[in-house]
Amino acid sequence: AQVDPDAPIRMRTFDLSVTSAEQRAQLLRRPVLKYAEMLQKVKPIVDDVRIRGDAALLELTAKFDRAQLTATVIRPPFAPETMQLDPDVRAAIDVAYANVYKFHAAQAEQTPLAVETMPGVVCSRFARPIARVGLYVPGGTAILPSTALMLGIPAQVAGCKEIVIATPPRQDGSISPEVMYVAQLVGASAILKAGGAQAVAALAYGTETVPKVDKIFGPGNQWVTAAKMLVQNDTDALVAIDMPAGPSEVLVIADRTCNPAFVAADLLSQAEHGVDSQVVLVAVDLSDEELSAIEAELDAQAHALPRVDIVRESIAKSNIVRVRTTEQAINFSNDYAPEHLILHLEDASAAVSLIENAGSVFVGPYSPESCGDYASGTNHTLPTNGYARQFSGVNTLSFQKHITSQEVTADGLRGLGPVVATLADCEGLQAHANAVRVRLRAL
Ligand code: HSO
Ligand code: ZN
Repeated sequence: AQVDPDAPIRMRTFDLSVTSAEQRAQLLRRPVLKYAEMLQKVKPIVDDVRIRGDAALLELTAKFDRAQLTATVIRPPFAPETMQLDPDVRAAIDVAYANVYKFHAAQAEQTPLAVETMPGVVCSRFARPIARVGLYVPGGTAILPSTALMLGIPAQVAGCKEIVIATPPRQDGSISPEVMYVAQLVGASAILKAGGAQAVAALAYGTETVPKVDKIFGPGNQWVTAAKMLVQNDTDALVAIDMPAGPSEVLVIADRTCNPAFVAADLLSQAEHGVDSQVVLVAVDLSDEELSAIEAELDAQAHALPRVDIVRESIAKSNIVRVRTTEQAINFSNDYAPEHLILHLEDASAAVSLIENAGSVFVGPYSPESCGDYASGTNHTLPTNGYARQFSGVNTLSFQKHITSQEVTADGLRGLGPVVATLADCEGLQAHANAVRVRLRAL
């Protein structure tokens, strides 16, 4: 069908006070992801790379990215001519790097935990980096050096030894200078010039030249996501993933104190990511005129965007949910569990304590999501699809695991040993009980 470029760009509107329970549930839903189907499609690609290694990787990169490569991996030192940047962009990346580094360094555990649970019984917990990590930086419709920052910095802060950045090459076989520059900043030990399921497979299993990693991070399209889920379930790969990923989302809560232009701009910044971006506006007790002001802004700003064609599609599938009170708005948001939550409320700070489920919260009129997407310090790799109920966004701890330890003194064992022996007897595990009693007798 022919698209009329001047046709209004509008969201659908629902009034929560007149919607049924089923309609409300429908408004909380995301589009169905066809994982079973995708798993079928990525399996042959993953198997091909697992079995044939570099040869398969080179062929698949020629096929999908139209790049003829002779080698898929580059190692530092990276050639200066591959990192030539506009000085303004370089300076902006440097500020973003500093802020994101500061916030993620503060998350690193300063002193290990040590607790004496009983006299002479000391239990400890300490963090160690995951040795080898793979960071997927998508290519496609936008270059994303910000994603390289968001994944590379916590890896660097955590002390990961092997940091492999995988990203699809351009047709001439090169990587964008912005991503190259970030790779150098975060101390990447290798760049894998590959994308899609083939890149994930190479990271999971390793090839002749690609180092096998222990955990794979990063957003990606359905192919990448399906491949991550597939390799995570292969006990031969022994690889973890950061989280299940779906299309990016924002939920904006706005009351009558909001600036309609700010609200519209925030909705559109999410809508321009892709046609399947999820955008929700929860309008708190707005009059018809107040809501129309936001809709008019949205329409005007959308038509002026270079990515208007993407926005037209994502906005057409997006919802405005009208509610009476801030409490109803927050309840709806908690049930939706958005990746990003923006609060355009009279007392936005006070509302934060009521938020139960969200990837990241943007508080008040001067905190656009864009700040967190790029440079304020928080991470932009966040749980989507309602997974904010049980997942955190990527952070420094995502690149570490914790080891516990205990040291029991002779006196400690005099106190604890009989408890353990009793429980071992109760479970009928005589050898467990003996491991204590043989010591107690020797004391
Ligand atoms: N909003 C995206 C991150 C991003 N935005 C990258 C711009 N560049 C997902 O949180
Ligand atoms: Zn964004």
